[in-house]
Amino acid sequence: MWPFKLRTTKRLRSMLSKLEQHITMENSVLSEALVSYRQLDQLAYRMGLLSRDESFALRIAWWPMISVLGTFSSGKSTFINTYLGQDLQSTGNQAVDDKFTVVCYGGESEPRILPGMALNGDARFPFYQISREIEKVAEGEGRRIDSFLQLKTSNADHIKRKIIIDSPGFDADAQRNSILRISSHIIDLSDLVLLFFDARHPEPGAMQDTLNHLVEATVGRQDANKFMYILNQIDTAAREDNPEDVVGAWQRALAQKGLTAGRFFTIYNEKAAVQIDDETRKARFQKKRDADMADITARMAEVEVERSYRIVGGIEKLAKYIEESIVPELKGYISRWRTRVLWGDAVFAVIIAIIIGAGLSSIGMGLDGLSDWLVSNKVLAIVAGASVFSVYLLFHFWWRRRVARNIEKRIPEQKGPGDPNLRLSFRNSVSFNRSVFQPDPIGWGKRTIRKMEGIIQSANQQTEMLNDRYTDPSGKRSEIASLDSQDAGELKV
Ligand SMILES: Nc1nc2c(ncn2[C@@H]2O[C@H](COP(=O)(O)OP(=O)(O)OP(=O)(O)O)[C@@H](O)[C@H]2O)c(=O)[nH]1
Ligand SMILES: [Mg+2]
Repeated sequence: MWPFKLRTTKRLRSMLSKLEQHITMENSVLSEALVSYRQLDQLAYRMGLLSRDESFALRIAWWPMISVLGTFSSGKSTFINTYLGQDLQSTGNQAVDDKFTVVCYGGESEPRILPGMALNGDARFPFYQISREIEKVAEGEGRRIDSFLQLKTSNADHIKRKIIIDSPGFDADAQRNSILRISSHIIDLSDLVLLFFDARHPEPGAMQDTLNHLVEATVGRQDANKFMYILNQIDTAAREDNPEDVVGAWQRALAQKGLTAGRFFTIYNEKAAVQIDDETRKARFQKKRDADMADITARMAEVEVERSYRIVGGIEKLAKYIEESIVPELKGYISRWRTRVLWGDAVFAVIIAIIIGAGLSSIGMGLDGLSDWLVSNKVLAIVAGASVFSVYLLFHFWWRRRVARNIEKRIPEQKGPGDPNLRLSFRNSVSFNRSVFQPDPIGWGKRTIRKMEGIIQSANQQTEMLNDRYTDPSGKRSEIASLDSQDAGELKV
């Protein structure tokens, strides 16, 4: 039950209650985080930053999400199958995957496959309403969501309370905007991104698109540490005179795209690997592989924890973003609007004065004559004054609307996907019942700031609760395991 009454659409309420049920089952701290997101929604509704059929809670990924991206035939699907201990995904040397597959837990022994629409319509998944996003970058493609996305269930224990995404091989030329759009969406939402490269083709040419779109474009990100760079199929280099050259070529290619620091791994899949005849070399390769695989799987196990911090941290980030970025930007638009409206008003007042002056002088009446006339014809004077004022008011409201529309056209609806709606907020802030001298956007003021601070404070408490839960100053992390086993919830389809 929400602790406050919301005037939202029935559809939104039903989606949120579904989400709430799952989250409550899974993690009590996160259910408090959900309340904080809903409180931010409330403020955003008042500010016009969200329409009432939207919620910030539906714009974040609640489930720990690992994505596997990279060049084609680099062994992404093979890696996922091995992780699950199940041949869920098809593999092969030709480009196999042409769509993204969201793998999540399902109780049945037989995997179920659901179309992309199932993901698009379910707020529990990170692809909720992705078709809208795709439609924005590629008209008409939003309806074809089934050709880009699918959902598969697996009953592997490893995947309980996690989502893993397998992706088509990265090749920007052949990729339509929609695939690129989904890729960036996935990267934004993932807690961990495994970027796969093929050791059989370590030269930059073969992985140019991957380097450009997935490395160069992402190295500067704030969350850059969620990327793991993996050179897979390194067993194929075992027959080379100098296997290190393969790794060297790959690292140089990454460095050329600005990636000099980061975590680099070289692995291969035991089952798919070619025979390594030289026993010493085989042992060396295995040792390195085992160490790197252990790091990768440890990090994959950690995503649940990272996800909790991401969600709770997102509350303060969003609140600060509204306060420090959205509000000043809106204030800028409002001030521009006010200046233009006041200038228009002033020019119009001068024009009226000139017209009246010209009218009076044409009938030979000076200022003295006018004041005598006003004193002796009070009723007529009031009627004349009221008429002039009405004309002025009519102009004023017509003009402020016109200026508002002009400015509105230049305001981006959203600065980025999932961002608050600036245009709607501006429109409400300059509506006819708002004073032209009001500098703040609608719904913004001391009370809102105080509420925002309250929300941030409770987010900080949630972080402390997470620290209590996940950190262990004595050095033992055993409690995590016991607490996790108490949280029996899992994302079931
Ligand atoms: N030698 C060797 N072959 C591998 C390894 N991992 C996967 N393969 C083989 O590489 C081929 C491609 O593997 P996939 O798992 O289908 O690759 P993918 O990245 O999912 O490919 P797309 O979905 O087409 O982008 C298959 O024939 C696998 O058997 C490995 O570590 N070593
Ligand atoms: Mg594949």
